[in-house]
Amino acid sequence: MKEDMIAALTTPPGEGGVGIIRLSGEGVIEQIAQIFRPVKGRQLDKRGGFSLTLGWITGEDGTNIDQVLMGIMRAPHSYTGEDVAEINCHGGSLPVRRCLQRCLDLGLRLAEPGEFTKRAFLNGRIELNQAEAVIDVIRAKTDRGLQLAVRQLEGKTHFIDEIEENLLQVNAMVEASIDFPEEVGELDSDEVALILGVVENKLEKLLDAGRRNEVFRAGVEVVICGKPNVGKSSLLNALLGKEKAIVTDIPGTTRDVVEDYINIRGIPVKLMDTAGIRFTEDFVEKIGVTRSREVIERADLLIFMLDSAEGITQEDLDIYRMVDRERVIILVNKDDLERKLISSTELERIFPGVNVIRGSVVKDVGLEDLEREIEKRVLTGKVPEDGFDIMINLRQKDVLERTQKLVSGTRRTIGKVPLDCLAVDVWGALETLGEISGKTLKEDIIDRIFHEFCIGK
Ligand SMILES: Nc1nc2c(ncn2[C@@H]2O[C@H](COP(=O)(O)OP(=O)(O)OP(=O)(O)O)[C@@H](O)[C@H]2O)c(=O)[nH]1
Ligand SMILES: [Mg+2]
Repeated sequence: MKEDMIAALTTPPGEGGVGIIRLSGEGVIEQIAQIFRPVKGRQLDKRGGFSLTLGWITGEDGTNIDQVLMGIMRAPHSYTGEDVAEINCHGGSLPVRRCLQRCLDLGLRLAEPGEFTKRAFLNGRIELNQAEAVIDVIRAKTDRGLQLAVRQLEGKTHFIDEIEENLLQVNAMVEASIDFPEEVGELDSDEVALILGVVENKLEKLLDAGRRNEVFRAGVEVVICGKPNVGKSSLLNALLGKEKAIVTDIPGTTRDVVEDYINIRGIPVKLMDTAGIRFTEDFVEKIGVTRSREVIERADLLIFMLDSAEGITQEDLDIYRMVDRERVIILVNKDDLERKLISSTELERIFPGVNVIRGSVVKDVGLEDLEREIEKRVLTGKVPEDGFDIMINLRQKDVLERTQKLVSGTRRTIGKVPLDCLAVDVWGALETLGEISGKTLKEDIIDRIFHEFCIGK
């Protein structure tokens, strides 16, 4: 089916050096040539392959709207696999809007979110998981997250291909014993079970890696909590490396939740400093305390701070009762001071089994231990083996889990069901697995996936 011609701004709106408007669809090069006047040389529609031409986008009355660099990529050698033109105009909101409007005047329509990438997929330029990787590349917050997303984008999914091959091999074996029982003899059930076992194992490794690496994509929320004046805001500032939150020696300084993003050992962390929790009559502080409680509830991880020079007080015990033991790291702060009222035996008695770090935020003691502990707590599960170190999104996880269920179900029924049922089951697993690359997916599901994209991608 011939797709219509689409256009959209691919760079973020606002002011910048360059704004890029991307156009795609059969005929766009001839269309755009009508509103483009090259500074010198041949007209656009006479150029083949890939070209960059300096020229002007012209208005209805023939006046110049903006000087642009026009990129032409002819099908199939373009992002979408169709004819593509890219107008590199000046990146102000007005030139961009005027140039885009001229494209719409030509009869092009505004692209929907993700439509360029969707066309790339539909035209066989990329597989669905590669298309999804585009979002992860754009949203990557750390080098490690980017590395994993790029690996998907490269399409290095040989492990999926391998699993597919294994299943095809089983399929061929079963079909052969159905169609040519005399020639090939009885189905070797042991071998089939063995191959399916290998497949299950590979799927498990992929799922394990996906679970472990999910954090590089989604990031984690780490909340710093504790009574007033323990040094929560000081810790936030120290980890961020900038004076983000106000620090004073007056208890009750922080009222709002103060948050920022940092990279802790490759993990994208949303770090949140909260108002010190205590009973207070102060109206504003009370609201702050309520907010603290709310973020503590939903945090992935909590850094619960104590003050070494103050000892463990009733306030600390009350706060500790609020926090979930599974998600807590205890940091005993201000260990640089002479007065040390918290002993390890006391810690062990009051917080049995909880990992405690002692340190001093102002003297930069214990912060590395803290970062290491955060990494340890959020990176759970086995370290992925070579070749299995991938990142998977929720959709892909669901596909792999369903495939795994089908494969293990099939393996258990070998020898107990007729061969044609076995063949159908293996085929079902193959079809399910095909949803990763998208080759067996229905159109409405594909539409939904691409709608998560931003406009212009
Ligand atoms: N000696 C010493 N003082 C510290 C340390 N960390 C923080 N402080 C001091 O403790 C005081 C309180 O620090 P903040 O970071 O404002 O404490 P907070 O927990 O955010 O306090 P609230 O916002 O009131 O809940 C400040 O005077 C800090 O300089 C430390 O490791 N050692
Ligand atoms: Mg504070």
